[in-house]
Amino acid sequence: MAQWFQPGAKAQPATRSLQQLAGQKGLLFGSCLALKYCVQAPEYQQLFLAQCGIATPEVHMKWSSLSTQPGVYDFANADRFVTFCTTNQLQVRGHTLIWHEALPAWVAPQLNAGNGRMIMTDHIARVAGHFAGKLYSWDVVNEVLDPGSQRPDGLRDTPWLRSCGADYLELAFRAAAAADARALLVWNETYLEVSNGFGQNKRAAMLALLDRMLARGVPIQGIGLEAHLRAEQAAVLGDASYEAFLGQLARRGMKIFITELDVQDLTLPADPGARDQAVAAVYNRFLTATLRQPAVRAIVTWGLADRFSWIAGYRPRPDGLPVRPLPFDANYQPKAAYYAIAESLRSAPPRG
Ligand code: 9MR
Repeated sequence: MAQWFQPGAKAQPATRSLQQLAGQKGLLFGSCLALKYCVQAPEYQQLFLAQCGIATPEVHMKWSSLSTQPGVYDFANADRFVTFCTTNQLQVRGHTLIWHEALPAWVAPQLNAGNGRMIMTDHIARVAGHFAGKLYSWDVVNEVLDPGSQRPDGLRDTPWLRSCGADYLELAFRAAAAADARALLVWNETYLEVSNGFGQNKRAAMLALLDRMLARGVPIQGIGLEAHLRAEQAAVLGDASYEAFLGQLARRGMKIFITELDVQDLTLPADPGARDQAVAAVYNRFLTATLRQPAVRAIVTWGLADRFSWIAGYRPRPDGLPVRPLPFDANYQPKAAYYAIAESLRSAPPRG
């Protein structure tokens, strides 16, 4: 296995910014961020600004972060996030308008066939309208596919589907385009990157829904692949069928974004050195395949340093050791994964 990092090397001064490497290829590199991390750790803020050219608010633009009462919105934190980004030359990925999670408590119980479409379009008009002209892109719909729903169209069974009907994606994209003519409008989705039966079903469902929307002139410009990868699935990541799927998206005119990249390490050996090498190998294999596709425009990780990763709560290691899913460690030092990402950016073909 390639060695991505010499343990013990103090690489900080020599560390090239991932955004710098990405920029040389016409790409953006970034991560999600929550303002509280910058308050807790100024070193993290410094690292973030040194490495990133684009940022996704981890929570601040979700419906439950903006509003708890019907029609009452407080944009203070989201505005602070946007100001922080624009003053530091960071682009912003708006995340996310329509999702079945992170909803204020009143939304799901109240939605019905009579009011669903109005509640959805009001929210989009209000939020996308508030940030109009300031965002690089919007994740208009989030995580809408679930082959487990057993529906022929593959749509997830959510309060939005039940109240608005199967064309709610179209409704959401049209409302977003009406509110913000500038942001790229993106469908963000899980598990498309995994070349097993579940992932293949999701890919087929997406392409069919996408074709139907494009034929109807729905304003959709991009697809987000979350890419919360699992080290134990290395064999079904970054293979030829994945590259073929990216090609199918590109041929439909989609820009492609990797939106929430990290590598879960809970099944890997305890030894941090061995673990870091295995995680790095997954990053490199996945990104090398991904970046061969010129329609890919940005790589965004879900956190930069292991100190601030959702994986610690979501998929902790059974042995209780801290998880190591991100390019920098808990003390903000680059790990093997950082070098693996850097190498994949260096070897990526430039965008046109
Ligand atoms: O990492 C995010 C966590 O801090 C929030 O509590 C949670 C609910 O808002 O969302 C997490 O981010 C999710 C993202 O918005 C959508 N894809 C899955 C991410 C991990 O759950």
